[in-house]
Amino acid sequence: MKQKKKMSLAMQIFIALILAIVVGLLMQSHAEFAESYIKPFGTIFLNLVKFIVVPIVLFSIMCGIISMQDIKKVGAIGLKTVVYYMCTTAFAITFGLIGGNLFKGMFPVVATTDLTYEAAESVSFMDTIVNIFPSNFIAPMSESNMLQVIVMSVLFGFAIILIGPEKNPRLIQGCNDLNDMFMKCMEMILRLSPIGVFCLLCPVIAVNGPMIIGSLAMVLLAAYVCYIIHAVVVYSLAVKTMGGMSPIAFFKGMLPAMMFAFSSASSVGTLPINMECVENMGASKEVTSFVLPLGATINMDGTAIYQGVCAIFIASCYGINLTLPQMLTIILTATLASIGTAGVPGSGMVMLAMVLTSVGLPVDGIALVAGVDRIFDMGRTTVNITGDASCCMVVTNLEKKKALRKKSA
Ligand code: DAS
Repeated sequence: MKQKKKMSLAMQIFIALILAIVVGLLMQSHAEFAESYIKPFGTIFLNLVKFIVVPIVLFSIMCGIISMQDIKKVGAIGLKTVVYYMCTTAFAITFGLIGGNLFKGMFPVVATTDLTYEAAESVSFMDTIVNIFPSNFIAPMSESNMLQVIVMSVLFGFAIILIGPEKNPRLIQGCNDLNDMFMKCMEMILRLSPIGVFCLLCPVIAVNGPMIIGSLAMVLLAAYVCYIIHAVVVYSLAVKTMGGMSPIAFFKGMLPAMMFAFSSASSVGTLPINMECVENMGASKEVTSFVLPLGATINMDGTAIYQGVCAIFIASCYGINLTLPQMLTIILTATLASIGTAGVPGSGMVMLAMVLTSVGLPVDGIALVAGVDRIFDMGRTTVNITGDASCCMVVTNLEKKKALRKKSA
């Protein structure tokens, strides 16, 4: 009997999106029904996303750091790679915040009753720095204090590395196994996305009307404009000045991998074709086999841009203007969060919950953008893998130059 082809999750999410818009518009005269009987199921989906954030951040950053312990083995390659990744991600999140603020005037503020929110009292930047460091082992996790959870995961990660290779295999295995378990949990939760998308977006449209669709189109436009400018400007400059190759040749060579990333929304899934593309452009196998897998784990420039743009959008929907200390906190959180964002569909939305929490923004604001997260994800994943590939070309060229200098010396 012909095996009935299972509809892909992406298709299910798109159908849920269209249904949410149609049903939401039809239910405008029964908005209370949508709020009372549909929205709770969306809240359950968001609660599950919030539930999984802490263990995902804790174990994926720990594993991300442990996976960098090979830096000692690959030496200069590892150092160049991590510095390149952290710098481009910090630039990406800054760019996302700038882009979000430039588009903010065009984000029609969604004045709905349930978007009222008590702004947390503002704290000085120094207080923010002090508050990053936990004074309690359990509180950061029970209170979802994400910056403190990140500090815990960084400390645990380096502690495992310092224990030494002979003793830490069991610890590393345990950490990876727990990380795999929580990743599986996240994947199970994200499989509920079609239901979550429908139950989150439908009430928002029923209450706010077609205006919110305009807002979503605008925030998607803002994100894609920032994706494109970041990729074209940053990666062209990088491959031109440090990679010794023409940007046109780079993007031409990257086309197959970029198209696969756009359709799959998965950096990990794109890894094989990304490796093939960069090796066809002359990247060395030694560099590729370290830089790309690490990048698929800890380098998420597109996700950082998405988080910056959405943080500004969600804040503006609640009528909140983010202060400079709050934006600096977002830059710190999103850069570190990129270490913990998994290269699978939807993981950036899970991390957005963490970024919003770090500056006291209501995580429920994710409901405003969850409906179109897949569209965000396709673009941000394409930027993520392109950033990984640009790093490959840069590190390959710098290693070649170093070898030539050694030979001529
Ligand atoms: N889809 C993720 C990736 O594969 C990125 C994200 O969800 O932010 O890179």
